[in-house]
Amino acid sequence: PAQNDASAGFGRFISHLTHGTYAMVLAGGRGSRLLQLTDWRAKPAVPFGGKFRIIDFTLSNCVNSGIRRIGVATQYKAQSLIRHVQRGWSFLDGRFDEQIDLLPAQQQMGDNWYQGTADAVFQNLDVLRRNHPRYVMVLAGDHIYKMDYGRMLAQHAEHGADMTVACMEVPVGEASSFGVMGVDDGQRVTSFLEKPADPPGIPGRRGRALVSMGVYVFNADFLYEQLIRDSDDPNSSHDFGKNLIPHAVSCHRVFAHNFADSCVEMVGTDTPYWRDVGTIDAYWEANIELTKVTPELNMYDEVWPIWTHQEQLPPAKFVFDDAGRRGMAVDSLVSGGDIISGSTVKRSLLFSKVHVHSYAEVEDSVILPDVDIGRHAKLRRVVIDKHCRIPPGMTIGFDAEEDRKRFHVSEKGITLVTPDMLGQSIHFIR
Ligand code: ADQ
Ligand code: ADP
Repeated sequence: PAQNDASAGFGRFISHLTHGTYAMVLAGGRGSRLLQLTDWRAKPAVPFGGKFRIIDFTLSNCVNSGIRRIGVATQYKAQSLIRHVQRGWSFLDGRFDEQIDLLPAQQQMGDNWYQGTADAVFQNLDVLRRNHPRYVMVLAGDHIYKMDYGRMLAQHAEHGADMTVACMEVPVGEASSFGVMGVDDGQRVTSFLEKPADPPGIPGRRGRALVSMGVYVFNADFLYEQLIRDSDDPNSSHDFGKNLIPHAVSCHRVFAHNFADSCVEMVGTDTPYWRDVGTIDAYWEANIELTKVTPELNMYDEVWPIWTHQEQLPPAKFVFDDAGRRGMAVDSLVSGGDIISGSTVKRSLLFSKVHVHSYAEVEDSVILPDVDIGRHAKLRRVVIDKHCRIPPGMTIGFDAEEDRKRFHVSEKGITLVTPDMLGQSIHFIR
């Protein structure tokens, strides 16, 4: 029987089901809509929330749910992701039969890199089989959300399903970038269309569509059969959304699990917190949201902590400069190793080792780790990538025309700045 350790509301739902599960986290995608922010790292390795990387949310969901055997399938620019997982997650070291396997695409079977997402799992069939799991969860590693996978597993078992797909409601206008599902009264999936141009809505829920979150539970043996069948199909692109799920829906017992039932972070009474942060605008917005008085994502939650790798750094420091100007930050989050000296930071999120020098002004900005902001610099509505050195006096975010000449300015007017755009080689900076 499942054990729920919270007396009220959302607690953890840890059971023998989560212990018998292996989680395969897909972390190979580039996330190309994040533009130059993913020139040198995969989307799951992109820093988020002042001290985390995007993948930490999915990995924390696994550990907090009681799933302690995890594989991370990597492909695109995997070095920083692999280093982060090795440094931050090596506490899953086998002592209690828990482990984290890093699974880079390395032509394990035949001559190919991972093709689609199903191929990334298929090429690691031997790893899965060696673990003898009863259930396998396949998870996208690039979203920000808190979810108790135990509740989804419990529902999967209750339904006697072959496969369960986590889903949520979105406005129909946004549904084209997802797998869109139809379900019957018993939550059985009756149709699945991957990224349809004209998405069907939910009957009786005007303007809403039911979409897949890219979070799946499989009975292990069923998954193996499906992967082998798919790998033999010459017409398949070996993708879960395009090939494997539509086939499974047509012939097998596939159920939908409503994310609202297992979400740890509800925004409103019925709106679960889930962010894709797939574009510069969405990335900026989700980070800046954390500077609000009551952010929608609670990072102070002790029941559902987000685990990560932490560098050993001194506390953030605020100082008067030599002319007596106060160094201050308001409505902002600052991190270890930061120094705010005689400068003003407002409504901003500073990652670690950010040095803001005298007379500088930073507003509505997201500053990644190890950034130096020179004297008299003025930054507004920017995302500054790791290792940037903003020269003294530089102004960014006040004149879009001017900024476009050197930097990237997004649809909503957020300016992205990377070392390459500043003509700075990170090899010299180090
Ligand atoms: P997409 O969002 O388009 O659709 P996709 O590009 O297939 O997702 O990537 C899914 C996950 O797999 C991501 O975490 C990505 O990093 C990773 N990935 C991609 N290619 C990979 C590879 N070759 N090797 C390893 N990992 C790889 C999917 C589903 C939709 C669903 C949305 C929800 O297909 O049905 O609605 O996710 O976001
Ligand atoms: P992250 O911690 O996000 O991975 P790093 O600065 O540690 O960022 O970069 C990881 C690796 O990617 C570096 O060791 C380097 O080889 C490469 N890299 C990152 N940014 C650049 C860049 N602008 N130019 C050249 N190489 C880069």
